[in-house]
Amino acid sequence: KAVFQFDVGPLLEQVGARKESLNFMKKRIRMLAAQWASAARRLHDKLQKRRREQKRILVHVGFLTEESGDVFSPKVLKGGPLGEMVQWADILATLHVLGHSLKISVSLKELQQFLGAPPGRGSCPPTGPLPFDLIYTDYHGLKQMKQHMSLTLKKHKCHVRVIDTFGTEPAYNHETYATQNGYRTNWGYWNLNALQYMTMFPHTPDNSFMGFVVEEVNETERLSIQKNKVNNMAVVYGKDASMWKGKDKFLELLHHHMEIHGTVYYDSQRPPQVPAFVKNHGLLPQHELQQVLRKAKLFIGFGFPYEGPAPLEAIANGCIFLQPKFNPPHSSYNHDFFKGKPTSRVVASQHPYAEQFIGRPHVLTMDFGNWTTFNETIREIMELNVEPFVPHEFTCEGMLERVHAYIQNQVQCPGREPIGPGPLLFQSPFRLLPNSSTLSWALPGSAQPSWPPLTALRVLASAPNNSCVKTCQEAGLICEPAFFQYINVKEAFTALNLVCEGVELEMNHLLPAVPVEHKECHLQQDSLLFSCAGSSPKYTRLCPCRDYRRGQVALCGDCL
Ligand code: U2F
Repeated sequence: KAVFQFDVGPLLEQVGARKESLNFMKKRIRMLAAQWASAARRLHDKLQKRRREQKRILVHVGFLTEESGDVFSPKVLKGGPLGEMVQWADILATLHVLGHSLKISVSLKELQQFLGAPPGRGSCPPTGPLPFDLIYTDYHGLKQMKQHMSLTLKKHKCHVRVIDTFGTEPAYNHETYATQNGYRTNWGYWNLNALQYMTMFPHTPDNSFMGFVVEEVNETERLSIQKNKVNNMAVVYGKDASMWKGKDKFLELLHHHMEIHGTVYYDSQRPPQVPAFVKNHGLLPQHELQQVLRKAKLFIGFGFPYEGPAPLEAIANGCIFLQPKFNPPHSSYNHDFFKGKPTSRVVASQHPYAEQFIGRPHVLTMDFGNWTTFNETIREIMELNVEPFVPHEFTCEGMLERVHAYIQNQVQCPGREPIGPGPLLFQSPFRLLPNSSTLSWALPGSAQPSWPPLTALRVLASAPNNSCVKTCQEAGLICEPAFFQYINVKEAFTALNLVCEGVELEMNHLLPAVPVEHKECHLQQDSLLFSCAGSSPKYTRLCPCRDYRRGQVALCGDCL
């Protein structure tokens, strides 16, 4: 049985201090210790006496291993990416606080030891049963595990969770399909259940949203923020000078209205190339950055980095985040940064989560091409009054709640994994509720249980050229890939008044669907290809949607 841990002390000892990146993570865990403890108390009360199984968990942070090159650790104090470190620190804290039994590895040697390789046998695969219920790793770690335990990895695949910042869509994950249909990248093709990939933001419902935590302010801090806000103080998003390149005109315009601050890394030999009127604090420790954000009114992004934690931290400290719209949107088809990433998702602003899930008055997204509008917007921001805000899913409690639900319910092995092609395809285990207009399906007693519970399922037909992501979104719902297996049946088409003159089985990530020009219903042949993402003018797709909790998109109303 898992017991909540209110003290992060033992975790800090376990993390050790072998690298600058681990130091950063430890400082962060310490900074958030009180919030973790109070969130744990609240979740403990919410779940009451519900039994939670304690899992044996291995966390293998592949990108921090020397064997993968570890390019991140040396840059921690020099303006390199910190978003990933923020996320791993919060994952460790979450798993610890939830009371699971943790082992942490940041080298190949530790990985081998933990997986039970007999000493001195180098990379020979371990022979005994897997000593873990769950393994959290990343793409680098997955590669290392394949080298080390290639024979058994296949067998143990369902235990793996891959922390994957930008996400992996099913079409890229399916090795044969990706290779044959132009979706092959350097990263994808692991043939996992796409829900085993866990992202930084809720990018695509095909993957699980893991997220991270943003510190909340208490009542005293809220009042002090209100009192001390400086209406003409702006902070520029970007700790590396390259992120400011080519933005001099904007900085000048902004400087007419506001005092501009930055936190760009520099050393005495190479000061950063930012205009002289900018007050550059240099790279700050996280709690000091927070103090700067508490005074500032505006946090402004110039397009890079994409989708990082900092805008949420700024909003949590009462800033307004102003960011550029991208027209056309950036994606793996047209932008170097996304090229080769296993996703077709298009990114229409620097921070789509901030734009779509938070929005006004905390977030303003605009075309930076028009200087008159830019000026007007800055003036508007100086007048606006906003409160500090953290979406529930980014609080400690929200993250604990979500990860608890995943650990207890998601992608169980064996037996409860998604069902592949089989008798289910033509023989639905479900009957349609008498009131079929609600498009609800009912679960007869004999069928296996589902998570999310099947009562949350709403089946919708997409308009041609719409993905299931969009179709569900437009109905105020979210696409739930775990439900595809239940709607991959002829009856689901009938329920939507789509007439099937015949039924065909095919491997195509847009299925189940009806081709616009035919009357045959096409069913999915391979459950690994079930995908919320993807659209074509040739298909009307069948989409499994569900409701979600306010501020916690990963969970349906009855999912906790
Ligand atoms: C993102 O990575 P970044 O590290 O560039 O993301 P940011 O949003 O800039 O911030 C990461 C953290 O850096 C901290 C800040 C954030 O939590 O508190 N920080 C700091 O400690 N001191 C400072 O002076 C300034 C910031 C994203 F997260 C990655 O997944 C992407 O790979 C990357 C590229 O798109 O962007």
